[in-house]
Amino acid sequence: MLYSVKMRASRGGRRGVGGRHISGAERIVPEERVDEVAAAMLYRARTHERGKADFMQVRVEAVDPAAIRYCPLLPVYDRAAETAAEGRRAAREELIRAGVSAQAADAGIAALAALPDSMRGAMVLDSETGERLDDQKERGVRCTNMDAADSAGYDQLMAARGLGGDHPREALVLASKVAAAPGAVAELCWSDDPQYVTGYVGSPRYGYGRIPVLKEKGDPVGGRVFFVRPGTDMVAYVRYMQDETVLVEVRP
Ligand code: WAQ
Ligand code: MG
Repeated sequence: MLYSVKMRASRGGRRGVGGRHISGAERIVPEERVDEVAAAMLYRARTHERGKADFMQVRVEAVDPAAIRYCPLLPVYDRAAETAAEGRRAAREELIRAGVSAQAADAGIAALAALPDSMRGAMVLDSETGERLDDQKERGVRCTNMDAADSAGYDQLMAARGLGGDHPREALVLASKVAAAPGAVAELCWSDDPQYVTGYVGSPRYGYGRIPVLKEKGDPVGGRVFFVRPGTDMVAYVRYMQDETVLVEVRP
């Protein structure tokens, strides 16, 4: 039996409502790993560089085996960039190559750059017009209920490619689920962790394009934009993102 383990931590709210998001994480693991994974998440919540959490929640829930879906792990490639400005130019190119219009790519980059504080989820934009399609305001659409199908194998593969650590591990799994969504064209992401300036453009067409710098060091604002084909059914899209359990497989 597999269990979903989810953590979220915040500061300054009332019993977890409102307040500033500090950290979140999720895994899908066999029962015997639940305790260890939950403890590691609590430790991470308490020691996060975004600040000291005053609310931490861990939720553990059995996963219905019949409801599990699978998708392929995106291939990883690298773009070069030495400054945030260069990185954003590279991101624009990758978005356009993946099928996003120049107008929508610019709208997405500008929307992330203009955020006053980090959202919990992503903005969903029309890949042609750049118009925002979700009605989730400053919360955004969350992509949840995913993990690597073979956790140990995935960790080994990532370490072998020099991609150890939580950030790449989690981002690549998330980007793989996002790229497998109905209507997916591309994703743009940079972290809300002040010291973590690496981000990526993901797409079903080309995979996970890592960009070493997408923001200035010290900037605590990050975000995600999911670009979808015009006419994408948003109800089905949000249901896929939030409710479908997806395990990401390394396929030859
Ligand atoms: N669903 C949708 N949006 C999310 C989710 C989610 N599950 N989790 C985070 N976000 C949004 C939210 O607005 C965050 O502020 C923003 O994304 C950044 O999240 O080296 O660390 O977890 O290859 O800070 C990418 C590069 C690291 C990794 C991304 O994102 C690498 C990162 P963070
Ligand atoms: Mg973060």
